[in-house]
Amino acid sequence: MTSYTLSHWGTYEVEPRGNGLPALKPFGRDRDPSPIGLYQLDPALDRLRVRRPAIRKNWLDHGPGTAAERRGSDPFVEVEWDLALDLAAGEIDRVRTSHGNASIFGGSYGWSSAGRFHHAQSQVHRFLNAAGGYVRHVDSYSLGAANVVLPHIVASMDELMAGHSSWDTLAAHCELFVSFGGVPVKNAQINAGGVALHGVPAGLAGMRAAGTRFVNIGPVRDNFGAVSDAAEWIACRPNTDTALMLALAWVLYSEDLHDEAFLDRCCTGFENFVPYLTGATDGVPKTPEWAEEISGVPAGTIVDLARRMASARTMLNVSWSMQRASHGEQPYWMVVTLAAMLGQIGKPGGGFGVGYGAANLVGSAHTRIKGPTLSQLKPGIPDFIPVARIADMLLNPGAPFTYNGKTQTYPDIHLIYWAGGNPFHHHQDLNRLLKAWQKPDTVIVNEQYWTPTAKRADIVLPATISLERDDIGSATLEAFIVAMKQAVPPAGEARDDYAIFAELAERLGCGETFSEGLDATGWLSRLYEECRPLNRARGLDLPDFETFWRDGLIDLTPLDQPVTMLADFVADPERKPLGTPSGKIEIFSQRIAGFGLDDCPGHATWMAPVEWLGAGLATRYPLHLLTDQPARRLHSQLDASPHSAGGKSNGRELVYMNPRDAAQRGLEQGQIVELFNDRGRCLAAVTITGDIMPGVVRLNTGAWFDPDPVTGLEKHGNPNVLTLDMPASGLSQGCSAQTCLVEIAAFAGPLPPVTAFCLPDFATS
Ligand SMILES: Nc1nc2c(c(=O)[nH]1)N[C@H]1C(S)=C(S)[C@@H](COP(=O)(O)OP(=O)(O)OC[C@H]3O[C@@H](n4cnc5c(=O)[nH]c(N)nc54)[C@H](O)[C@@H]3O)O[C@H]1N2
Ligand SMILES: Nc1nc2c(c(=O)[nH]1)N[C@H]1C(S)=C(S)[C@@H](COP(=O)(O)OP(=O)(O)OC[C@H]3O[C@@H](n4cnc5c(=O)[nH]c(N)nc54)[C@H](O)[C@@H]3O)O[C@H]1N2
Ligand SMILES: [Mo]
Repeated sequence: MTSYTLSHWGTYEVEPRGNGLPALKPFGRDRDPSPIGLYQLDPALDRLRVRRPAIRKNWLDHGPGTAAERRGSDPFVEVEWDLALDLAAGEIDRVRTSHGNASIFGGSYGWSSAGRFHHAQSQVHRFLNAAGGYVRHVDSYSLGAANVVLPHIVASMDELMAGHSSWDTLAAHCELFVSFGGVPVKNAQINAGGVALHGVPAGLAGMRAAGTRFVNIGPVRDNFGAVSDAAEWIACRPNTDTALMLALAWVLYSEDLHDEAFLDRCCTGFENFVPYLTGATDGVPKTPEWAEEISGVPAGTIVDLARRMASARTMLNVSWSMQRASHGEQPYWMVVTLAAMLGQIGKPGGGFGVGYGAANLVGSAHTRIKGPTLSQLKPGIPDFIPVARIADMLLNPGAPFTYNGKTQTYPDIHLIYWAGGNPFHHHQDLNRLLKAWQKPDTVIVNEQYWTPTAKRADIVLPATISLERDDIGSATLEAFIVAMKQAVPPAGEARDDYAIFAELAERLGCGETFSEGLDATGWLSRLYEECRPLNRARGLDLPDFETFWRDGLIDLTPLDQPVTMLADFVADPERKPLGTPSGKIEIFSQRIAGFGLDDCPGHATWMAPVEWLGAGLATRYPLHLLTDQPARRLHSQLDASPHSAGGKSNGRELVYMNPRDAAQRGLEQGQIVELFNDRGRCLAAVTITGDIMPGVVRLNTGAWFDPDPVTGLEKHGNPNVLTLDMPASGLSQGCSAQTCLVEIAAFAGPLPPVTAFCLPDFATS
């Protein structure tokens, strides 16, 4: 009988094949399956598995903290599990006893695997809470600025994401779909927690068939999936969308095209915003000519677009990338302001979206169920950092930082425990992180593969992959719950994260608190049974665990329903208020104004980013670098697969560049170039294309970090050696990866080989 597995990139059918590895096939019900996950069992990945527990030799021979600057270049010594667990538990105990639990960083950000029980982040958080507590992280790299600003002005990102107007509603009602940052369909291959059925390509095709007009605003033309050719492209400089939206608002206001009734009934603070829009407060009217200077979009195009928006049923969308930037709160606040002025929020096909295309769930009409979740227990201590401030924290213990209106201080970290993430993929300015990484006495990592982070740890514990364990697959707004059955035996001596933490907890005297006497099988049926009554209360009768496990799938599609975002609120704002202080959409926020932050005032505001193509700033480094999500992998996951390799040139990443910029530098198609700025340098292969505007270049994230240990030159094409490690603002402290200037030149000299996929050196003690 066919069994199934769920992954962030899709559901796959697992077919046994004689004595060999099983075959993975796309799920028959999925109309647009992603090829990414077909490679989960590929030998190219298997070669990189961590097979045995391993300890950095200097740490093992001379103790915590020894030669910390050699993390990443020292050899490892493979040891027995018992010794590795004794050493790890002993070190956790030493640090919590001598420095306190606030010296343990267990933020451990990352996507880990799909599957609700073997979710490495939940496991490590639960374990560290059982052991007395740890410094955690808040928010995400995905949505740092948006997560913090949106609850003050409309609703939380979670609420909005689950309530996006669905594709069927858009096809039926939306006449004009204007997207800042496009609808990057390559990104909708994935969903955090797993994709059951891919819905975005069909959603866009349905809109096209129904006659919706698409407008793609941003630096990249082919950013609308298969409807890119049908989309009108308005090239706009990166990080200038707020100025462009302000000018659209200026046209609506000065031509009296804004909806005053809606602004009165559903919003507060429009009157505080108007003097800024007209220039009464700062002497700068936010006219189309003003915005043309900043964004490069012709004033006439802006006027025309504003009029078209006011005369049609219009959906405005912003990509997540846009808020991953200096002042990233502003385009989100401004799109809500602009949509409010159009007065179509809550009407089918109109209003705003915050991330169509960013992931499969946005625009889904599937039902939201209460899925099984493992409790992370009560935080042992209150300390936290905004996720992207990790290098700041390590480098500046005791220094203050602001977050959401409060001031706190960074803890002094002696031990890092990471499970299910890859900071040497996800963080910005990796050369700065390399310095910060030398600070703690000890770094412990549970990993499946010898990633750049595993190579930079002191203790590496080998973890299983999804296909090596039983789990329950269930993700927000997805069509199926999936019984994920173990398909292959663990590689080498790999163990489940759960088993690893249960052993450590035992040694630390908190075994019962962590495991509650259950094994993995016991937990699966318990978590599943716990969520049944919660769903019954919402009218969904889930079968018992045995039936679910036998059948393999629960089909939730009969519960699909069209959605219109914020329809309930708009129908009756008095009785269905929002969670904002006024209960209404806050075009001006007294609360945010009250925080007194220079870089986040009380209404949407244009503030020049710290790096951009604006006057004077872009002379030394004249190209704006976009570092977007990769089409052929998930972040750094599966980068060693043949599918990911198919998107590289002789093993190096591609940098996309406009013909004008290539010609100015005498560069040819396929040539290896060096991208550089004051923060770092990396190599990549030039791809010349008219699909990107002049002055902007694009290098995907996710190439395994591969610096030359002597020169620091990154050889593989990991853009995070170039990106900026500065907060979006003092409100959110969100990551600003999309704010980055570079220069590019032909690479002279002999080409160094890519060594990202080499195993570390092993030694004996
Ligand atoms: N420049 C730039 N940088 C960015 C971004 C950008 O746009 N530009 N985007 C950012 C965003 S939005 C994100 S979300 C982050 C993503 O950053 P991460 O989530 O850190 O990236 P992944 O590569 O998914 O790392 C997951 C790691 O977990 C491991 N893993 C998977 N399953 C398990 C498991 O069961 N157990 C254990 N122990 N380990 C497991 C994988 O092998 C992998 O190494 O990157 C951010 N970085
Ligand atoms: N295949 C695949 N899909 C993924 C992921 C992956 O790793 N692989 N990662 C997932 C994750 S964790 C996340 S958070 C989402 C992220 O989803 P997003 O943040 O939306 O995706 P990005 O690919 O970073 O950026 C999308 C596009 O935004 C445009 N853009 C960038 N900056 C600007 C700007 O200032 N203005 C305008 N107008 N446009 C701009 C660029 O054209 C870029 O190609 O993707 C998810 N989907
Ligand atoms: Mo993300």
